[in-house]
Amino acid sequence: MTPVIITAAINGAEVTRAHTPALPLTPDEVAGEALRCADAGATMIHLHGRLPDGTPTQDLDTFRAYFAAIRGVTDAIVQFSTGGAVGMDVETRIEALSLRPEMATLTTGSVNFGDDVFLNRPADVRLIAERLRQFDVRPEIEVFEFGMLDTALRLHEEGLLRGAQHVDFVLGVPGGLAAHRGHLEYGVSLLPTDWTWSVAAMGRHELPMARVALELGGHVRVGLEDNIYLSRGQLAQGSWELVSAVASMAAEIGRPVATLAQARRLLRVVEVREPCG
Ligand code: KMH
Ligand code: ZN
Repeated sequence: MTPVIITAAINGAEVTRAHTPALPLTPDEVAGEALRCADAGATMIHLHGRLPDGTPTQDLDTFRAYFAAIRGVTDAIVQFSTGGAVGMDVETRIEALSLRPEMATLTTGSVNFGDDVFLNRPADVRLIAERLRQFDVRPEIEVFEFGMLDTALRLHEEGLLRGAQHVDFVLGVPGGLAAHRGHLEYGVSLLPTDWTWSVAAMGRHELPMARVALELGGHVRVGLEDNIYLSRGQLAQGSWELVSAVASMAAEIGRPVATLAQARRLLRVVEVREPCG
């Protein structure tokens, strides 16, 4: 069976310390959490920028400090968010790509996001894809709606996205695709056979959909960005505890948890990078 790549989405842009005291904010906290997640089985760390007071930021210095601090403790794949927080302009969102993380997200369309809109105009999507290519950063295509998958396939046909891609199905955002097994199965059925995929489901859907992804042969993203509870009413002590829960499920199902070398090979990000410049 294909080893499962577990991504830890450790900080996000929306979750706050009032929601959970386990949220890492400073570079030291982020690195400590990344290490705990790696020890629990995560091979990729998905990062947003946060100031020490919790304010979302996509600024270069914050990402440089996070990236360097993580590299000080683990060779896990470092993936930057280019989504940032709702309302940020696209140039701000992609400023840190010049640091050349190994991967970064690419959301290929707009979606209602609770009471807001996560806006990714066609020109924004192209700009992000071009910047990823300029800095040789592997995309993770975020699919909140099926039209986003169609757009990704079109950009691939056009050559703006080259080679096999990695798609993350983001399920359960109010306004986007619901966290239904059928939605995931349909989405996966549309993918070219050499593409890889994962699922990130929100809130109480996170762990049940992780199990579905494990059963279907996909990869899994969990973490405080998407869900703060280990079970009903019980806060996770950190993203690492959610990673650990997925690793236990994988063992039950008979899926090995990917080693770093396996994850890097599967995602075609073999080179271990440090922040550039
Ligand atoms: N915070 C959301 C508005 C990403 O990381 O690329 C966007 C998001 C997607 O989280
Ligand atoms: Zn994110």
